[in-house]
Amino acid sequence: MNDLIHYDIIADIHGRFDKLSALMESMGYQNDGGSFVPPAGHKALFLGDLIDPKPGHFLPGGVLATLRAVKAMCDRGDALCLMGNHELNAIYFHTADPNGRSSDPDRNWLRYRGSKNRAMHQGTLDDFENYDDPQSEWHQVWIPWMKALPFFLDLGSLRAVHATWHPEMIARLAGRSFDDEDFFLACSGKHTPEGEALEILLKGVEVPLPPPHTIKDHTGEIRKNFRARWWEAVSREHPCCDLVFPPSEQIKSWPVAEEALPMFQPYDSEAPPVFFGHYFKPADSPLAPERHNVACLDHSAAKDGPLVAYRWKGEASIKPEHYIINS
Ligand SMILES: [Mn+2]
Repeated sequence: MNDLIHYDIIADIHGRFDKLSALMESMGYQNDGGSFVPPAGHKALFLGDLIDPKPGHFLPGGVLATLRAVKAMCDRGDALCLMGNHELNAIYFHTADPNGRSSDPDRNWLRYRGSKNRAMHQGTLDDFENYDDPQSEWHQVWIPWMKALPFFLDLGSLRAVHATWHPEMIARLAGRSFDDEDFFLACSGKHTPEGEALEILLKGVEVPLPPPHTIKDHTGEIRKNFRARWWEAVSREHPCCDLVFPPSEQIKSWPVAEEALPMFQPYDSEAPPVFFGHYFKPADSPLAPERHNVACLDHSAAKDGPLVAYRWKGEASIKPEHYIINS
């Protein structure tokens, strides 16, 4: 096992290049003037959502610096990077709908450019002048690079995905890529089999609340469903409050809807460790996995939390002492 690569796994950066630089330094990476060279035997593994700072947490230039660093590392073979839901959204936001005929120009893109979607993406747009110019760096370099990012990664003894490890949906997407224009267009629809699969992997399992209950999410949006602990084996006896992730006082001991039960993908305790980001765990969450082989590494670096890395050295059980934070 001496030649095993150690993976330093890093979740949602959201343009916080300041936190990324500090984290890489604390892990012994050398700053080569824009990107980071790992210590011998190490590679970085980024779990997606490099872009789109949270409103109020902008770092001007941070998205561009983060993209440049991660791409340079991937190009050298020093890193792997997965697609996050923000990269997915951005790709469609910047692709004209071939069937777009609306009198509202904001609707003639594969992702609607309404005020809510634009606000979510504004911190990225701010870093790129002329982002609608087909000759711009944004279109020439970054859209093609993001389109080529993998949707999930199975290294045999290590697994990674942006939000949810879902074997059936992974099988549906295996071997597919956005090079295939038909597949790319199919994925832009939420109600196609391909779009549904990508949505689950990159945005997570969303369980309907029993009517008439609603909750307010971390962006202030009213929602009729909640993000769930998809890795749990769930029965009708489980109340919603035990299944919400991260934990939320808003979710009470309501019964979980029957139709939601198949959404859960109980993660086998014998399976290799799986790492994901996406869920905005509270900033003060303990540096520990959800289960011995299931870990969400998103500790809200996009807001007030630390950027967290997990230094994986081949272990089948995730060890709290292998967590590292930016300092
Ligand atoms: Mn995400």
